[in-house]
Amino acid sequence: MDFTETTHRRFNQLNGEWVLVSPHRAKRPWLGQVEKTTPDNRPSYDPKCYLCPGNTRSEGAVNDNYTSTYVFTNDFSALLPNSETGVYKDNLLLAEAERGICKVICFSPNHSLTVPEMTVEAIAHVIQVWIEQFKELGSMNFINHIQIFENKGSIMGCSNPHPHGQIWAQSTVPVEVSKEQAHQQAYFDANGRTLLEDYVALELEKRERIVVENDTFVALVPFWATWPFETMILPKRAVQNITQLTDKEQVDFADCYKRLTVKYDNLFEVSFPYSAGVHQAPTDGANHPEWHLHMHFYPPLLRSATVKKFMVGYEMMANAQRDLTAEQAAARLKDLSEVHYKQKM
Ligand code: H2U
Ligand code: ZN
Repeated sequence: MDFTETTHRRFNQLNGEWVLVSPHRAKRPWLGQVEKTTPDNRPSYDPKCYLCPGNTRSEGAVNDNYTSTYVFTNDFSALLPNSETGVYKDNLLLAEAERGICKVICFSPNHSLTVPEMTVEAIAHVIQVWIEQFKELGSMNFINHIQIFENKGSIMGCSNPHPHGQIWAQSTVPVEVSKEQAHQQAYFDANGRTLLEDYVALELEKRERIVVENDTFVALVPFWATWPFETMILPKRAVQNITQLTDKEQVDFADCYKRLTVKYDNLFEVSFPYSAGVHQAPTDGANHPEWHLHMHFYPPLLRSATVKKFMVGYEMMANAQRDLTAEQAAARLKDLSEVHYKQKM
């Protein structure tokens, strides 16, 4: 099959869903929405920012005068630790109470930075904070899953450009993670190795979708990617959760995170928006040898700083679809410089 000519479906081994790939459509004209780009010149400290050191947040709490990273409980937490437990069932109507904890992590005191502009050392420090949070939250009895994520760019609904991420920890394993849990479990039961251990070995052999690589980590466009420039960062060895990463692996993870996001920014010479998050084993007390930690990046941009991919119409009603193939997206990202465009100006 010629992937660049033939309309085809690809199977997502992680979540069991299919994506429709229509490569011949990549040339069609665009008369749709064009969004304005906001010039990206922020001060290193903004007195009005809720996340800058020493500032008062919207609900009155005051941030520490932090110098590297800063973690606080979300003032508008979607999940609460002390809400009631119980099940509501009435015929077809089913509901369950859900408990959890939501935190915000400031990645840097510097308001003007984004991850690709931070040093590998500073990003590795963010990963260390993720590890501490994972240990602390994961040891709580009522917490069975921890979602670490970063929402970047106002186009993604991010409310503040100050570099930050979030953690939502909760009692149940959420939907996207449950799908991946089931497929990784089935693969491990059948093969005795993690699905992603075998997948990463295959990708390293084929070398068609690799974007960035170092000794222990790799960033690639998954064969089954749905978003135009979707990628995944993963360790080469099977690691169930971030607490098991060696010091060297933590730095290699940070190296991939930086190099990938520098390329992202260089693609359209804009601070590249995305939702990114780390998927890892549930903290339910069970061993999870089937799990292989990975970080997804779902960026919405398609062909410029302003033209984004909409998951609407057919995608919403029927099936995810893309025009550009995963290999074409990987080749574009791979060819981009690893020096941030702002540093070349
Ligand atoms: P986003 O980057 O996705 O907008 O998330 C920022 C989070 O910060 C959001 O969940 C929280 C919001 O509830 N927040 C506070 O906890 N306190 C504030 O003063 C402002 C924002
Ligand atoms: Zn700020």
